[in-house]
Amino acid sequence: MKKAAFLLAIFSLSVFTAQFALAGDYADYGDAPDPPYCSLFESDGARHINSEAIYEWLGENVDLEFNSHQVNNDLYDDGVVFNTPYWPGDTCSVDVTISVSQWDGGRYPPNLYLDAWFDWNRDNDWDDAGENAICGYSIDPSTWDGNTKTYNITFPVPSYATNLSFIWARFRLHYSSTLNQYCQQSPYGEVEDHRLEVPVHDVGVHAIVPGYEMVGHSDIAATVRNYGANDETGIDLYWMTDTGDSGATTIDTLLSQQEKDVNLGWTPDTTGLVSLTAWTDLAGDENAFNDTTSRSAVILHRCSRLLRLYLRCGGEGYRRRRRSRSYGDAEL
Ligand SMILES: [Ca+2]
Ligand SMILES: [Ca+2]
Ligand SMILES: [Ca+2]
Ligand SMILES: [Ca+2]
Repeated sequence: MKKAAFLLAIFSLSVFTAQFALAGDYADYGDAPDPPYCSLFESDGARHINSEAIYEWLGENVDLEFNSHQVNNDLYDDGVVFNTPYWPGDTCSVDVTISVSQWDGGRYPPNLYLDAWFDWNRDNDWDDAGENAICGYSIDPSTWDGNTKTYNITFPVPSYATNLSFIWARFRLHYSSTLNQYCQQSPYGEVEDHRLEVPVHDVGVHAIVPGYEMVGHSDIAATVRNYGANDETGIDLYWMTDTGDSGATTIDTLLSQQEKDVNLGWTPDTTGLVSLTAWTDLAGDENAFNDTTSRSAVILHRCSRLLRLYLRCGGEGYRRRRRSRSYGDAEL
């Protein structure tokens, strides 16, 4: 090598080194705030090395960078749909879409794995009991019928997940059944960090009883639950229907974690299907639609026989069925 070419090579190498000494691995990084969460290269943040090729990812896309795009600025956090609201103590779910470049090309198995962590107690880590909500969920793309598939995955929300407004969750698609790490690098796959809202109030409507196909008349109740660590007093329960009925009941006291069925005192006076919403008015504005604690249910009432359901309880279908009965009652 001539001297000039040699010097140029040394110069190029030093420029290359200077450029990349400042950067991390070329990978897909998480974008939860760092600190407190490990997202940046210098924090050994979660990153998925895809320098060879991108074989699998979450959602429709993944992109690569030299460090975390702080905060919440990764381009393709597009693989997770949260089926909210999430309630403390409930079983909840996400829909996770996984894509691969070639499902039947012989790359699988080995299987892919999905892990997800939620900071349920919002103490800036994913270490607490129940926070690795999805743990080593196994996926074999060779059983698919195409390059993408959506999985509905359920998990419990811990009863301690109360009084929160939003939390950070991290999803990782990877190859190791023992990864179990929300930090560190992993080959292939993708990491997605999501900020999601969870109930902010202590007390809320947990269910409407019985919820469906109400045969009786005045025993419809709402289950109200105190999710919080403190006893509460002076709670008001409100409800209304899409047929114009409404009402309110005062609930004296709910101890921490206590649940009560509160009779609505409603006697339906028409037949048919009614949509009913009940909520606790924690915002003080008596508006069901901006209160995160509302729950709704469709109730079928004043129907004497459950099996006949909607057709026997009103509407055009009911009238047609009644006419058919006069011609021989073939279907009844
Ligand atoms: Ca993605
Ligand atoms: Ca990325
Ligand atoms: Ca935590
Ligand atoms: Ca990503």
